[in-house]
Amino acid sequence: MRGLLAFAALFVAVLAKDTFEGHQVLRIIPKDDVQLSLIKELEEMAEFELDFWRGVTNAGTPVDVRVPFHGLHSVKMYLKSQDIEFSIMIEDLQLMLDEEQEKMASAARVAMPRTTDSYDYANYHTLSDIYSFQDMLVAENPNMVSKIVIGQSYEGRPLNVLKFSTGGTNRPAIWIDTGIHSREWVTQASGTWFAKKIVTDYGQDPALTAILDKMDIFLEIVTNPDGYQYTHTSNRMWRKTRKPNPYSSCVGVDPNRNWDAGFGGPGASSNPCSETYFGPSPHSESEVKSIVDFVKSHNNIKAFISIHSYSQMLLYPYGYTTLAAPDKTELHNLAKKAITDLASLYGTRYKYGSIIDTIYQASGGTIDWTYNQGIKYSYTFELRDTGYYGFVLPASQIIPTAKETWLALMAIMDHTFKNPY
Ligand code: BHK
Ligand code: ZN
Repeated sequence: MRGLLAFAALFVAVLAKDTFEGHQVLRIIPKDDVQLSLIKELEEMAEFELDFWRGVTNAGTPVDVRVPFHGLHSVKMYLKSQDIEFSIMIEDLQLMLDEEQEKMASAARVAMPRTTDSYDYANYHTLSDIYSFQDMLVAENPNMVSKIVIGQSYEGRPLNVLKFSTGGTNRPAIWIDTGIHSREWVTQASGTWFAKKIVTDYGQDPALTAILDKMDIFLEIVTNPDGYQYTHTSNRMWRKTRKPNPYSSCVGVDPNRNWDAGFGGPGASSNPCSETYFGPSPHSESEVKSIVDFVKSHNNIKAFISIHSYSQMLLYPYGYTTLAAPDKTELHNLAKKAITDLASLYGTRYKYGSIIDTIYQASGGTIDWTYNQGIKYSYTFELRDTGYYGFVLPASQIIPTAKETWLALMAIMDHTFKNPY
């Protein structure tokens, strides 16, 4: 009996998935600064366990927040009593997750293919599927693709980077990462599609061929593998790393607040339980430090593109300061070209601008650090959608998202290639 109870406890602790039954995602529209600070007060009320999918910014800009069932009534009463406008964006999050799970499970009943040609790009995949994909792509394209392990995650998983190169040594390079926030599943799925796109387009698409004849591309598809694994096994909404925090029961650091650029400043939290916790020190997270070390030792990266979802934005530095980046005009014009190309495919509309002007103040972010290291073409994407599905974007949108994003990536890579510095 004791053994059984212990097993049951273990099952709950280790094997059970968090459920989001009855959780709603609310879209709140603060009409002025008073309402804005009332919403910020909500953020401080830990007992509601709110998860801000889109943070509090300025009046008129929507705030998306996941509200667990137990606090739903109180939160809605609070908003109504303060006359704050809101709508229900997602009625029952678990119903959406059940559909996502069912689609993945039925796709997984078909055996994992042995070639990247038959890989199911139109579905979400487990971490081990993506690791296998990377090895298959390398095996199929030994002259162009290699796998570099830049470090290991807190839980000991390899941090794999695919290197696309047609020769040379330490050529000027383009870096692309996806999945630094683990729950942003369309990004890892798009990253996988980009990898295949690069090998199929080389020798076919003149623009990509010209780039790859002179430059290398580095692609880290699963930038936060511990988090990604956790989104599959335990909590689909996990964003941060998985390193325990001393003296706290809350786990993980926000890897997009952990960089040494305005570290610990406004738009990041010192609370280990916050989704934007900046961590004990700059680059404390191995997933971040491994990139830092790689970028410094490579020393010839010319464009650095870090891919998130959702919101449909293309952003450039800075996020920690209102000071304009010295290259702001060029970055702005290139962003406009990139999102125009992106929209040419399906009409998907993106906003663009500096992080602080376009989303919100955020310190310790990836591309502020890379820009300050001298990587001029530092950009962050926020892929689809604008909040209808948010992080639970249906798998049917993976390929369209990847295809349109590729046009924007090509615009940035082409400009980088044609404007050496
Ligand atoms: C992007 C770049 C730099 C700083 C912040 C952001 C917005 C991003 C974040 O870290 O808060 C939003 C997000 O994860 C959803 O992808
Ligand atoms: Zn993100």
